[in-house]
Amino acid sequence: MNEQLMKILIIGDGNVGKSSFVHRYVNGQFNKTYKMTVGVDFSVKLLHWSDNKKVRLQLWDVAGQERFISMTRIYYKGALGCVVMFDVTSSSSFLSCRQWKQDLDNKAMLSNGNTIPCVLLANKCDLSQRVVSADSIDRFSKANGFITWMEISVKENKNIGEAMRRLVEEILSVQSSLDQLHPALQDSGNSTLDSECNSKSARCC
Ligand SMILES: Nc1nc2c(ncn2[C@@H]2O[C@H](COP(=O)(O)OP(=O)(O)OP(=O)(O)O)[C@@H](O)[C@H]2O)c(=O)[nH]1
Ligand SMILES: [Mg+2]
Repeated sequence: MNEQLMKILIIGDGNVGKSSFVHRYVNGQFNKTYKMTVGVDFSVKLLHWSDNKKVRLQLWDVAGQERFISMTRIYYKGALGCVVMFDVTSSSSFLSCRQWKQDLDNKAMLSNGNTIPCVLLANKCDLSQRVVSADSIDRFSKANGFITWMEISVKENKNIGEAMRRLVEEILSVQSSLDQLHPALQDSGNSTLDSECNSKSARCC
């Protein structure tokens, strides 16, 4: 059985639902109360990807309120994929996605110098006060190098697993092309966070 470790970043403005997304994905639960993340929270989820492959996802849930502080490069180091999230009822959170993506592309890259695979997630689509149109999200996603975008609702558990599956598929495909080009760099994405179980959390500032 082959097991691959993947570090994935979850970024976007404060209050858009990043921690809720991770909590839903890892523990299958949703909380209505908002508890601001300070620094970064870590969670781990083990995927039984195929008969002979497991993927251990290391999810780095980065505090959105820190967007104006120069993000420390240590958060980005070794990341193989990223989720950029906004709230469809907040146009400012959508506008900030450009800055989040640029910051990501400046600080995280693959061993061949390319940008890392990134999905754009439009959260809270259960709410009726939507202010960002599907058309503008689609244009923004294509213009800014996202692999795809999806509407999600963490509250209603809509498209959560699908979004992560799409990202992991892309990461595996990119990694397999890199491995063919540079077999010696196969371990370049490995990180040092050690975890033994399916859903562990930790926190650092
Ligand atoms: N209606 C609705 N509310 C949601 C959804 N996802 C998250 N929320 C709520 O949005 C608020 C913020 O969620 P968080 O997950 O804490 O946001 P965050 O992006 O981690 O915020 P920071 O830690 O400050 O970066 C909470 O009150 C959640 O309950 C959703 O899909 N629909
Ligand atoms: Mg949070």
